[in-house]
Parts: sequence; C-alpha cells; structure tokens
Amino acid sequence: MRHPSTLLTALGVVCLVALPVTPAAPRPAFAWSQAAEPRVIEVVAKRFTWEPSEIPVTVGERVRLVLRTADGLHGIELKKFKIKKEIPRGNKPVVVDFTADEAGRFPFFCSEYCGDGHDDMKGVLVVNARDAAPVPAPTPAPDPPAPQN
Ligand SMILES: [Cu+2]
Repeated sequence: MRHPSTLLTALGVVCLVALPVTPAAPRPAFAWSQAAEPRVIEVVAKRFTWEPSEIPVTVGERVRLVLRTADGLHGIELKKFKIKKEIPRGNKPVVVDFTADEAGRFPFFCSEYCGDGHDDMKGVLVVNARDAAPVPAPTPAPDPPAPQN
C-alpha cells in the first residue's frame, strides 16, 4: 500500500517549496548594528549590593542602564566608561547610556557613601566578545606508541 507514503512525500515537497516564500521577518534575526535599540538593563542599588551585581553585555552593544535606589542615596561609578552618576532617593530612575566598546570585566562601585557596607558595594560589567564561540577543547596528545614486547 503506497498511498500514505506518497502523500507524505508530497507534503514534504510542498513544505520545502513553501519555505522560501514565507514572509521575511521585519528585521533579520541576526541583524546587529549601532542603529539597534540600546539594551535596557534595570539595576537597583541598595545597601550594600547591586541587583544584578554582574551585568553581561556584548562588545559594541549600546547599553542603557536604568538605575534606581531601593533605600537611600547611592551612586554609580564605572570608570572604564567614564560613568559617574548619583542615584537619588526616590522612584525616579537615573538613565545612563554608553557603548560597551571594549571586551573585558569592568568593576563598578557605589560613588556615594551610604553606610558601613559602602566599600563592599561592588558590581561588574562583563563585556563579552561578539563571536563568543566556545573555546575549542585542546587537541588530545597522540597516543604513546604501543609497548613492544
Ligand atoms: Cu554606597
């Protein structure tokens, strides 16, 4: 009985033919450019931590930090990108825009003394390389020659 498999084959052909005419997405999935919207990252400062304390981005990416305090006055200082801003008490966020133009791990601190744990109030901006392919495993050493008896 060949009929069902013939039908399946026909369906498969139809699908393959139909794929190329699928309407394109508004933006190519892998489009990436300076014109893209900045990556918005909400960060909360509170005695004596940052949430999140580690902020991963991709090199070249435009970043918009939206900073709020959960208690009193804090401030952010990220020297690598010349960022230093007070984060005043209240609900109004402080917005900082920059381009993460160098890969690496860049610490940031609280710039406003906020109490005994102020010096421990640290975070890190992690700027990952764009082609962050997994590091290839080292090639295994060749097997030693078989012992000769
Ligand atoms: Cu502080």
